[in-house]
Amino acid sequence: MTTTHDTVLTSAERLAELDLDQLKQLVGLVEYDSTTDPFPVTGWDAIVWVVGNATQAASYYQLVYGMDLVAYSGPETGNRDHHAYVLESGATRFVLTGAVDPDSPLVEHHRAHGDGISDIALEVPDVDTCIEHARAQGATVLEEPHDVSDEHGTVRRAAIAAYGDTRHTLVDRSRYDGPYLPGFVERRSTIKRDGDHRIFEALDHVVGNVELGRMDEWVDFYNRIMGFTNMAEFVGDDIATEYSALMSKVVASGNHRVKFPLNEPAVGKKRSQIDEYLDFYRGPGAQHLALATSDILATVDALRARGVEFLDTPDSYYTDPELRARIGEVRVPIEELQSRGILVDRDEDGYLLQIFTKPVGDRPTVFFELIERHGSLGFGKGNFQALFEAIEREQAKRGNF
Ligand code: TYF
Ligand code: FE
Repeated sequence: MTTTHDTVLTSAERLAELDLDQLKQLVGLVEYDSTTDPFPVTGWDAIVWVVGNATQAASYYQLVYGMDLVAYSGPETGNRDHHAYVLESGATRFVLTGAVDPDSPLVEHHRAHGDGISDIALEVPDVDTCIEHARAQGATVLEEPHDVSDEHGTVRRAAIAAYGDTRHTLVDRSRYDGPYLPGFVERRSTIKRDGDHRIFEALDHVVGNVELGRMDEWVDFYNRIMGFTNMAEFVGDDIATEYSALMSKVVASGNHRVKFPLNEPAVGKKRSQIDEYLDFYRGPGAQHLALATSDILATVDALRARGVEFLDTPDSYYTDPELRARIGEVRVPIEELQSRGILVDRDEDGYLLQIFTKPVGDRPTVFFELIERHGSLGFGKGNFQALFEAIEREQAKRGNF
């Protein structure tokens, strides 16, 4: 049985003029019965970053990742604490925040974590219902439900604590039609674009790294507090000990709009990539954002031309007869993937193409994945060995053995 919430688009998806069929293709939605969901989630609202220089990062994400500036808050709008630039690409919204006031709490966040994600905000139809459920299940409520209003209407919001210093703000936008939130003014890109290729159209998943032995606690958090269910994909000791020492499980919102793989380090031959993250991020946090595109070849070409560096994939990956047999036919000749370093994985539902950037900031912490799905609802498990070997080559260059 399907009911209202699962067929509702988020406000950002509506603005991007994406329909449910396109979203299903891009990120893999499922139908579910939202009437029995204790914590209904419509989808992603925004990814809020704290960065060392939001003014420059806003240019970077416009010029390199082709995002559009849509809203702004800062000293000129009465916010003396920080700058906040709101950027969109398809249904994905980034909010880049950076301190203006030397005493801003953002300074301390940045000192501890470097450039990182402070808030994975979700759009929900009923903030109060979610908070009531979360509180009863023992969540830490960081912001009680409250209205914020301006001439564009009213937004109701609240926030709960997640792993590390990460939070989930819950946002009900049903009575609001402004550019982002009350307090923000509309602000448009002045950049002229050459051609219309969209680098990415939607957010597929956000991965969290948590401390050794705590992955199951966080799976339980998302199950119990946020009503998320476990997806089939998990990485156990087999991959953990043989390659890069991580364990991973995936939780998803009822409609699968929001997917959270959760990694913990495991004890292997080498220092885990997750340990390296936890050291440099000073604790748990968001590790990678997977950005969904319908043309990963054009996206990778455009990003490389703009200086983005990807993890490299050895030619042996593409010539491996076992892999060639397993992946079968994909939409382009394998040479097209090989020349770009794009990985392929196939499961019973279809296949996916994916590639990973090097860390986006100064610390070896946060990075992006680009993903093009063709039916597969997985995360590229078949690529973990090749991927983790590539990550280890980068770790070795940084002096981590
Ligand atoms: O989201 C995932 O699970 C995949 C695989 O450090 C992955 O993208 C897992 C850990 C990691 C990089 C990629
Ligand atoms: Fe991923």
